[in-house]
Amino acid sequence: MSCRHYPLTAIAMLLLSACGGSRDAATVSFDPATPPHPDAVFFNGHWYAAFDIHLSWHEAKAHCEALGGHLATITSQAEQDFITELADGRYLYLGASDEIEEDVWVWITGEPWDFTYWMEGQPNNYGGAEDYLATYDGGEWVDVDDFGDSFWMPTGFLCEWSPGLSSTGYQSPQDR
Ligand SMILES: [Ca+2]
Ligand SMILES: [Ca+2]
Repeated sequence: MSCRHYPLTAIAMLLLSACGGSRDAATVSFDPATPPHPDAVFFNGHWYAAFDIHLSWHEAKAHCEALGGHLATITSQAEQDFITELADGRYLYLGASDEIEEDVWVWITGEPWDFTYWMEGQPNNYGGAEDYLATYDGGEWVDVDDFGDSFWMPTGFLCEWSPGLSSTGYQSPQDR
């Protein structure tokens, strides 16, 4: 069955459960020639867009997935440099967490965790609940909580669209 021929109606939620984790891949095919969002910019085979919307990390993850992408993952210095420029000093959630096992950071797309760009002194799990990754004002990474707090408050998030990658298979402990 194809999910793409159905209009978004009251049966959408039924279809989402019927189509399960493949809904993004099934409904949005990656095309390097077609921006998946009006604000999307292309770099090295991937599309990216920054959203200045203050959501929780879990809400931001769902937002990117609904657009057929995933919270951005940074797996090389070149990608980091691109995102530093795109973020332009903004404080934005990225697609990594250690909520499953403290101090074991994973990209929610399943990409290998072998590049890091932590700010000095981070990750520090301040207050005991900083399980989510964000890029701070100079592009360096910080761990923050699910919605930020009075000081560490991401103002938005970065979505990425990658051929063959999705975050819908990532299972948050909060979803169980
Ligand atoms: Ca990436
Ligand atoms: Ca921190």
